[in-house]
Amino acid sequence: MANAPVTVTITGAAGNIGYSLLFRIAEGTVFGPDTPVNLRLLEIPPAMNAAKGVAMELADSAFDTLYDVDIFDDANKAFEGANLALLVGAMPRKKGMERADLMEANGGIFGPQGKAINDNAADDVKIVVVGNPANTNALIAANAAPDIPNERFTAMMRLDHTRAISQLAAKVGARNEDIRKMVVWGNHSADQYPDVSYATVGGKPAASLVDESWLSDEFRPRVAKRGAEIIEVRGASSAASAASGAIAQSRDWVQGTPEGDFTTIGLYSDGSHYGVPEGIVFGFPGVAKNGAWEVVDGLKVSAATRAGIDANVKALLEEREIITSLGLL
Ligand code: NAX
Repeated sequence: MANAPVTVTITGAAGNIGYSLLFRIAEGTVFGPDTPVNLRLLEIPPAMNAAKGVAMELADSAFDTLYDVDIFDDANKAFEGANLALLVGAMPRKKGMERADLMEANGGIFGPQGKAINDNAADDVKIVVVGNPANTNALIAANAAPDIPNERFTAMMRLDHTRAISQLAAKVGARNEDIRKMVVWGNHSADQYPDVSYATVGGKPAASLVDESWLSDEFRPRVAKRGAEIIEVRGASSAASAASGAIAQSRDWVQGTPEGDFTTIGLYSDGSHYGVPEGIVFGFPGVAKNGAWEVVDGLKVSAATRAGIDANVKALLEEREIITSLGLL
């Protein structure tokens, strides 16, 4: 094969999202048809057998682009040489669990994994955090990895972004490909602010095609609560669409975002964009160029967008306070 192999580590590999994600990465969707992939799967001991079964299915698929699959229950080994790390495995919210309990449980996962990435991954490692609460888990992992630039720890906001595109396309009778410049500001939670202010549909401003009442009463709440809607209808949480989001975010990071468009990226804020303070991981409009994300600056922020951004800053600062008080930062 033309290129040297890349190493991809996936945590929670035996879970629902992992099951959709692995096969597409193995098939070359992120790195292209000329780059072989070595997969390193991280699971917890009770799920090792399930992970072995997935590895057997990967072998059975005989993908040209898949060289090796290894399974680990030790994060230091799993992240060895990783060029791309997809942090999917997380502690789900259980009945009676408060938000602080959830954060504490996940801090116990994402802190050590951040350190393991710091100590073992390749110098160019790119990290996509999918496991919830994704933005704050990314912050915890970044904080535990002092040798890796913070902006390499991204949170997956891509599913929110594609949910927003899909809702707008259905409303105006357009195709997904006609829609450009959508953004979902803030947190991957019900606080998020899906925003069509800059979006175009076949070159026309989206805001001229929909009215404000649809945006406030249907579009924004529906996008923000789409995960709950899927659970209600499907009886299980979003898995293949989440895998598609993780693939799209990774692929754009590696191959670049298309010219003339931007996407939503959950990026570590350095305090210089849109009044978002330093030190939280925030959904911004972004482009990927030469293997790095850049926030798209200079968009005109309306009063409504300002309020949406501010509400998300507040929510993420509250999450940061919780993890700080728990000693996780
Ligand atoms: P599953 O419960 O099906 O799978 C999670 C897997 O992670 C399990 O196999 C479990 O054994 C493993 N795991 C748990 N702790 C681990 C650890 N310390 N190291 C390695 N593996 C570990 O969940 P799934 O449906 O795959 O969802 C995974 C995560 O994605 C959840 O936190 C979920 O909330 C989150 N999501 C994030 C989305 C986003 O847009 N950012 C959308 C979809 C999804 O809700």
